[in-house]
Amino acid sequence: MSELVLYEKKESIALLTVNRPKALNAINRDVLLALEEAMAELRQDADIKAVILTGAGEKAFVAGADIAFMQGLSPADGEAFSRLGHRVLDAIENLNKIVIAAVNGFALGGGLELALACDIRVGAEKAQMGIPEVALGLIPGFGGTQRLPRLVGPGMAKEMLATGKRIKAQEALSCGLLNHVVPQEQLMQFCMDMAGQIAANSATAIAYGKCSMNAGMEMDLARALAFEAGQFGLTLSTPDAAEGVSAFLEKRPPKFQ
Ligand code: DAK
Repeated sequence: MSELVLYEKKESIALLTVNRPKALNAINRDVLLALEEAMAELRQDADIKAVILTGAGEKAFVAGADIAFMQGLSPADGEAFSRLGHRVLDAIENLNKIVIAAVNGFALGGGLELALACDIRVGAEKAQMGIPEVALGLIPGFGGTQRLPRLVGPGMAKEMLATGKRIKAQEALSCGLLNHVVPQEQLMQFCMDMAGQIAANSATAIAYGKCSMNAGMEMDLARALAFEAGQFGLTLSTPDAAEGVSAFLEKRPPKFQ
C-alpha cells in the first residue's frame, strides 16, 4: 500500500488517511491510484465493516486537486485525470461499506468532491469547505457539479460554485453538507463511535440498503420503489436476515456474519 494513503485497521474499522500534509493533502494522480487500490482491498475484506477517511496533519482534510500537478496537463491528460478521479470517487460512493469522511480542516475543490463521494461527513469545528475552482478558471472536475447540488440543492451549490467562497462548519451543517460538527479533539473518537455502531449491524443489510439508496436516487420514484422491493426480497434470503430475525424472536443479541 502506498505511503500517500495510510491504511490502518482498528478491529472491524478501516482508517484511511490521505498523507501529503506538506501540500495540505492535495490530490494528484498517485493519490487517486492509492485510493483506488485501497477501495479494491476494502471491497474484498469481509472483516472490515466501516471506513473512516481523513487527511494527515492539523490543517486539512484535502485542500483540492494538486494545482501544481494540473498546471502541466494537456487537455487529453486533463481528461484522463478527470476520468480517473470519477472512477475512484465512484468506487468510494459504491463501496459495499459505509465511508465516513472525518473533515479535519480544509476540504476544498477536489477535497470537497472527495468528501461528497463518502456516505457521511463529520466536520471539526474549524473545517472549511468550498469549491473555489472558478478562481482558477476551472470547474470542479471530480463530480462536484453533480454531487453537490444533489446534496445541498441547486441554489446553495450554484452560490458555492460561482462565489468560490469557503463556508465554515456550522454553515455546512445547516445546509446538509456536514451531518455533524464536533470539537477538533473529539473528531476521530466521534467517527470511531459511529463506525462502531455501524459495525454492530448486518454488513450485508447495510450494503444492500446503501445500494438501494444510491441506485434509487438516480431513478423516478416508481422504479426506485420497485428496485427497493427487489433488494428487500434479496436481503430476506441472506444468513444475516435469518440470524437477525431468529435472534429477535429468541430475545438474544444477533451474531451477524
Ligand atoms: N494544490 C497543491 N498544493 C497546495 C494546494 C493545492 N490544491 N493547496 C495548498 N497547497 C500547498 C501550498 O502550495 C503550500 O505549499 P508550499 O508553498 O509550502 O510548498 C502548502 O500546501 C501550504 O499551503 P498554504 O501555505 O497556502 O497554507 P495556508 O494555511 O496559508 O492556506 C489554503 C491554506 C487551503 C487556504 C490555501 O493553501 C489554498 O487556498 N489552497 C488552494 C485551495 C484551492 O484552490 N483548492 C482547489 C484546487 S482546484 C479537474 C479535476 C479536478 C479539479 C478540476 C478539474 N479536471 C481534471 C478537469 C479540481 C480542482 C481543484 O481542486
